[in-house]
This record gives sequence, structure tokens and C-alpha cells, in this order.
Amino acid sequence: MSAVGFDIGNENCVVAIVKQRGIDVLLNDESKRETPAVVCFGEKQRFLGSAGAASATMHPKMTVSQVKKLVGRKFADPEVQTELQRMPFETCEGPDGGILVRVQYAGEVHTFSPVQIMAMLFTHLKDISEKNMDMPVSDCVIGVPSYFTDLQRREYLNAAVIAGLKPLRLLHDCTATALSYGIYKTDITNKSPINVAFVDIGHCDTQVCIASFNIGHMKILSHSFDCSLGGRDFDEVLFDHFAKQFKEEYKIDVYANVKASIRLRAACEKIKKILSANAEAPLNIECLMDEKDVKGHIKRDDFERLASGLFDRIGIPCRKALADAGLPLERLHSVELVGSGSRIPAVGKLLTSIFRKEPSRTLNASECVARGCALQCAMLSPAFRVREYEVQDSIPFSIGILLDGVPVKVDSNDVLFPRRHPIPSFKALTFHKSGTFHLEVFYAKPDELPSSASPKISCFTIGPFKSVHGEKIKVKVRILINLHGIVTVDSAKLIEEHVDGIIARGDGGPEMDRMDVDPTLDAGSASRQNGAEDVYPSKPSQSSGYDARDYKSSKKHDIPVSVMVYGGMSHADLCEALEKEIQLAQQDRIAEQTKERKNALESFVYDMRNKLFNSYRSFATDVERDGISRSLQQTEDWLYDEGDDETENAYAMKLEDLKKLVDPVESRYKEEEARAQASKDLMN
Ligand code: ATP
Ligand code: K
Ligand code: MG
Repeated sequence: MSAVGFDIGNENCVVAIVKQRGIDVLLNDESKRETPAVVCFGEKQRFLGSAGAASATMHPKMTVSQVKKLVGRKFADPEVQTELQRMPFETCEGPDGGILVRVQYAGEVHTFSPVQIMAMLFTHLKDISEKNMDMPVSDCVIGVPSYFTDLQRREYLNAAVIAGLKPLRLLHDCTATALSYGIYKTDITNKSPINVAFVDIGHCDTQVCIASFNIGHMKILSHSFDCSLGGRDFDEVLFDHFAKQFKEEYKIDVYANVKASIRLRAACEKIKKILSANAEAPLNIECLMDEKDVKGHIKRDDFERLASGLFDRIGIPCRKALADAGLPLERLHSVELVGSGSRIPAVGKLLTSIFRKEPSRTLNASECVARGCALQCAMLSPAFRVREYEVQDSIPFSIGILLDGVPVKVDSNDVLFPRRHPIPSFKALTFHKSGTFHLEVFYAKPDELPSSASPKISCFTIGPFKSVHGEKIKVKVRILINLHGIVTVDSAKLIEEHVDGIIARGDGGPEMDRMDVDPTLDAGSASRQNGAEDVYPSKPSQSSGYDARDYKSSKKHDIPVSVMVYGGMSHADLCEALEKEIQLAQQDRIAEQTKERKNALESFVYDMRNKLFNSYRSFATDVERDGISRSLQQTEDWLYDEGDDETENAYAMKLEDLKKLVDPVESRYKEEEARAQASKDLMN
């Protein structure tokens, strides 16, 4: 068993695993700790991660990146349209209004949904971990932005399933970071918790959370974000600056040229990084477009001035997180800065002015999310024993429920799970119904959502069930916010009872936020009947918190529950995507193996030619040597000609044939070697 954590960034992915003595970040094929989040479609196979990134400038249209931004979104969404305009690959609208990426692959046009592309990245990361650990990997924890909607979380899970992974939890990026900070924090006394702000500036987004650490326990007090502000926006500022400059100076329009744009953007990202360590940076691109070489240069001060609007924006989620947590500044113990986008020095200065504390960089800025995820995976996996440590996260957006179209009110409030409610948690609602009914789950406060997210989440159908003579029956429905932060109905029970005035009560544990709700939750009925709501903290209590009468004379029957997720993948879609991924992965494997076989044949030819005229020389007759030599030459010619693009088997057969020819010579040589060794041994 293994415990793996994945951080899938817009730009970089990181894989961490739990080892006996701590957590390791795994190296990819290029021995790097970060793997580009890129999928490239080649003529015969896909190139994933670093291999994909290597081809980005060569085959921009076949190289898909930043797909994380597209998961669970609609093609017509104006924000998506702006995103897509920046991306060099082709897209179109899917039949369900979703996004489809169109690529030329293996001589045909293929379309893939963002979930499928995401699954390809997962497949690659799974591969990296399996190669490193030399065992199959499926249990994992995956980092997700805190602003991900229910749909985006479900889509992530689908992508993981397509890749053959089993996520034990989707963990908010900042929570993972906070966990990798808190578990090692040993200077906490039980007197008062310490509160820490975590600011993560990535490539496309900025996330902030305030966490409170106690002995053996951490709690997220607030999450906030700007989901369209990250490192790439700083690149864009530089890009605009130089594109304008080049228009005047060289009369070229970089915007109008895809390849030139990609190259200038990449150069700007480099300049930005140089400016993090230097006061100025040069720019030189040969033959950018129209056969013109361009030159430029910029000072850090000028860059900071150009990007001042972006710095102002970073302050907004920081202040919001503080306000939401209800913490005065003096109760903030420290500020931790993570995410590689935060390496711009001015970010530190800005945060110092906001939090009135210089931010610390205690954690590894690019690895902390993956490390926290791996740790959480080990904590959730029965195969590992990790120190008792409770991670209490909270939901980012308020959730409400409609019963057959009418809001279910809790304390005359439309919100069933308010923002910042703990993850996981559940509420049991009691309804009085005579037949199938629908519970519509929605985001109750659309202002809280990222601007283009839909407030519609999902619709649960409870039923069918039978009632005698159309009488209303008591139905108890448990609504769960699961570990992934997804709303589900995890059970619906029909309660047949014969005692009047029954109230089911929850067990008031220390953290219980029990509340009584309007008992007549059946919106269709005017009569008030008895009913109540049980609210449990994350674990339902085993102790007898129920009025004994409750169940004495009641029987419970499970009622079927089905769900329809707005904009989600159907089961059939998922199965089809799974099949497809298996097929593509198989194709990649074949292509890789073929390459290996071809290389093996090629090196055999060179190696044998060399040996034939050196070490094997005296062990072959002239006739043998001529024959072998001729065959080697023929094979070499074949490899450059019609054998350039052959099957794995064809290369293997050729190699076999050559080996057969060389065998007698080789065994004579080896016999002689053995004899020489034996007599040497005898002498000693
Ligand atoms: P996201 O969190 O948005 O999904 P990500 O996790 O892939 O994306 P990170 O790897 O944390 O993002 O950060 C990538 C960003 O950091 C890029 O924009 C990159 O240019 C920027 N970056 C990396 N090194 C530096 C540096 N030395 N100075 C400034 N920016 C840097
Ligand atoms: K990352
Ligand atoms: Mg990140």
C-alpha cells in the first residue's frame, strides 16, 4: 500500500509519497521535482508532462495546457472564451454545452473533454509514482482550489477514476499546506491556539486561508481567493509591455502570430523570474517573427510599476480571509507565503503592509501542497499509522436545499450549510411525504461564487416509496458534505411509527451545533407536525443520544436515492472515457516499446560490428565474418529505409535473426573467456 499526494497545478504538478521516515517528493523522467501540466498529441502517441512541454513551441496546436481552468465549465462562459483565446490549441462546444479540445492525433481528429485531458495528467503522475515505488498506486489525496464548485470536484473525481486512481479525499490546496505546516509544529501549547495565514500564489490563481492550530488539531477559519490572479498575469504585463515596444521599434505585431506570442510569453516568464533575483533583466529573442531579432530590457522598479494593479488585487483576498475569520491582526501569529508565483519580492513587501508582519517562507513553496496531500492520504489509509491529528476544513460557499421547488428553511434561514461549515458534516432532515420527492441542492449565496459559476448544483430524487391511502409518512434524509466537499444524500429512510409526538434528538457533543428547525419541512403541508433535525459533527456519536421512545415502535426502510448533477458527466460518458484512456495508454505503451526495440536493434548492429573486428575477430571464420557483416549492413540500411517505422515485432524478429547468426561466434568467444578465467583462478 502506498500513500500518495498529488498537486495538479495550472503550470506544475508535484507528486509526494509517504515513506517510513517522512515524505518524499518524487522525481519525474527528467529527474525534476515539478512536472509541467502539459499533454501533447504526437503522431503515434501522447507526450505527457515534461515530454509534452518540450514540444509546446514546436507543435503549439497539439499541446494542451492549463486545462485545470476548463474543468467543469461551459464553452459559452465569457471567462472561458477569454481563456480559450489565449490558448493555441483548438476547441469547440460539446453537445452538453461543455468544452471539447480538438486535436489531430494518429492521423485522425479527436476531441477530448477537459476531464479527459486531466485524466491523462493523472495517468502520467500515477505512472511516475508507480515507477518510483515499483508497485501499483491507487489510493491518493488530490489538492483542489478552495473555490472549486461541487461540479468541478465531481469532475476531478471522474478524471481520477478514468486514470485508475482512488482519491480518499480532495483536499483544499491551502488546507494541505496548513497541514504540512501544523503537523510538524511542536511549539504549540494547549493554552491558546495559534492562527496562521497561508497565502498561495500559483500560476493562475491566488488562495488564502487562515488556520488555527492546537495540539493534535487544526481548523480552517476561513478561505478566500482570487481565481483569476496568478503568476501568469505578471507575465502578461511584461508581454503587453514588450509587444507594444516591438510594434513601434520593429514594426511587428506579436499578437497576430501564435508562435511568436508563445515565444515572447515564455521569454517574459523568464524575465519575471530573473527580476525576482536581479534589479534588471535583458530580453533577446532571435528571429521572433518576420525574420527579425528583437532586443529589450527592463528594470525591476519599472516592472513593479507596470504590475501595481496586480499587487493591489493580491491584498483583497488577504483582507477578506482575515475579516471572515473574525481575527484582529494582533491575534495572527504569522503569515506563510507559498506558491511559486509568490517569489516576486514585491509580494513580500505588500503582505508585510497588509498583515503588519513580514511573511515567512517556512515551507517549501512549490511542494507543500503535495506533501500535505500525501500526509492526509496516510492519515486516511488504514495501512499507515500517523500521529492522531484532526484536520477540520470548511466549505467555501453556502449551500441551500429546495424541496420540490420550495426552500427548506433552517431557523427561518434558506441556508442549510452556511459558508465555513465544517467538512465533513451532515444534517438529517425529516419530511412528511406521500410519494417520491426531489431535493434540489444549490449555492444559496451566488455572490460568494467565482463570477461565472452557476448556483445550481444537483437534484436528488428520493423515492419511489409506497404509502397506504396516500397518507404522509415520515422520511428521514441524511444530507452529507463528504470529505471531498461534495454534497450528497447518503441515506433516505422511511420511518413507520405508531407513537405520537416523537422527536429524534442528536447527541450534544462538545462541538455539536444542534439546532431545531421548522418541523414542518413538508412544504406542501400546512399542518405542523413534530419533527426535528439532528446535526452531527464529523463523526456520528455512538452514545445513546436518542430518546429511547424514538425507535421503540418505529421501523426503518431504505428508500432509493438517485442524483442528477447539473453539467456533470453521465455514467455512460465515464465508462466510455475510461475505455478510451485505457486504449490511449496502451497505444503509448506500444509506441514506447517499439522505440525501445528499435533502439535495441540499432545498438546491436553498432555493437556487433565493433566486436566483429575486435574481440570476436579470431573466433569467426572469414566466411562467417563476411556473412554477419553483410547482414549487419542490410539491417542498418533497412532501419534507415522501410524499417524506419515498423512494428515492435518486426524489430524484435530482426534482432533474433541477427543474434542467431552471431551466436556460434559469441559462444566460442565466451568459452575461451571462461577457460582463461579458470586457468587464472588455478594459478592464484
Ligand atoms: P496554480 O496553483 O495556479 O494551479 P501552479 O501550482 O502550477 O498553479 P506554481 O507552480 O505554484 O503554480 O507557480 C507557478 C508560477 O510561479 C508561474 O507563473 C511561474 O512563472 C512563477 N514563478 C516561478 N518561479 C518564480 C520566480 N523565481 N519569480 C517569480 N515568479 C516565479
Ligand atoms: K504546483
Ligand atoms: Mg498551486
